[in-house]
Amino acid sequence: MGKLIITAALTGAEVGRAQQPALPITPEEIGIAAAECVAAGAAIVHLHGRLADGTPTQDAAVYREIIQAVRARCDAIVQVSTGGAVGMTAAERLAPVTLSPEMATLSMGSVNFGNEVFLNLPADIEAFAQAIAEHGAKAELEIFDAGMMATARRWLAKGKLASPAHFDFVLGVPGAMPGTPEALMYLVSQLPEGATWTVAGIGPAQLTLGAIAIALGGHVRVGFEDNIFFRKGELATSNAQLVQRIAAIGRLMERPPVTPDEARRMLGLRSRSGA
Ligand code: KMH
Ligand code: ZN
Repeated sequence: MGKLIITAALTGAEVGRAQQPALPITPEEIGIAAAECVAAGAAIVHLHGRLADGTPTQDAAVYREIIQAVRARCDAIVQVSTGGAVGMTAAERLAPVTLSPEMATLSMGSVNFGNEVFLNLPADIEAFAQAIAEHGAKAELEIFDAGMMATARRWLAKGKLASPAHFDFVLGVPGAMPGTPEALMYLVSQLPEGATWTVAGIGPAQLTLGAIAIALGGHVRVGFEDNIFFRKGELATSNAQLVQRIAAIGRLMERPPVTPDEARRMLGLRSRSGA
């Protein structure tokens, strides 16, 4: 099945220090967390910007500082978010892509997100896909719901998205597909030829779906963006603690975690030059 690519989603846009005291917020904290995660087995860091008070931001200057802080400490593949936070404009969300990161997320449709709507109009998705390609980054297609997979397949067939695609199945957001094995199996059954995929289970699904993905030949995303607990009632002490556990499961199942450079080759990323 090949080795395991672990992504660490370090910060996200929704979790606060009140819920998870170890949440990395400043560029320095994010850089330190990234290095700890790479040492624990992560190859990719999925990044979100925050202002000093914790407010989510897509400001390119903030992302530049974060990326510099990561690069100063480790060789993680940098994946910026273009999802940002619910309610941000498309132009705002796209800003970090101008830094030419190695990867950027691309949400493939709109979905209820708790009590809000995560809006992704087709024209915006198309513009994001073009911008990501123009900046030499690889898109990670974020799939929250079944219809988004159908859209991705249609757009890949039409050449509106670059192939081979890399997918992230984000399962367990209230309003979207649940964090169940059945939901994951359905999405896996819809994968186009040659695609790679990872799973981001929300809350307790982070562990269960991560283990299932390892068994199925997929890859795994862990971290505070999706889950702040180590087990029921016990907060995780760091992002790296979550990486360490999934890396250990991977090793036990003969799928040891890859280094960032191995992941670059597996995902066909361009050699590092920009952010
Ligand atoms: N914060 C969510 C509304 C992404 O990073 O691409 C969207 C999100 C997806 O986090
Ligand atoms: Zn994100």
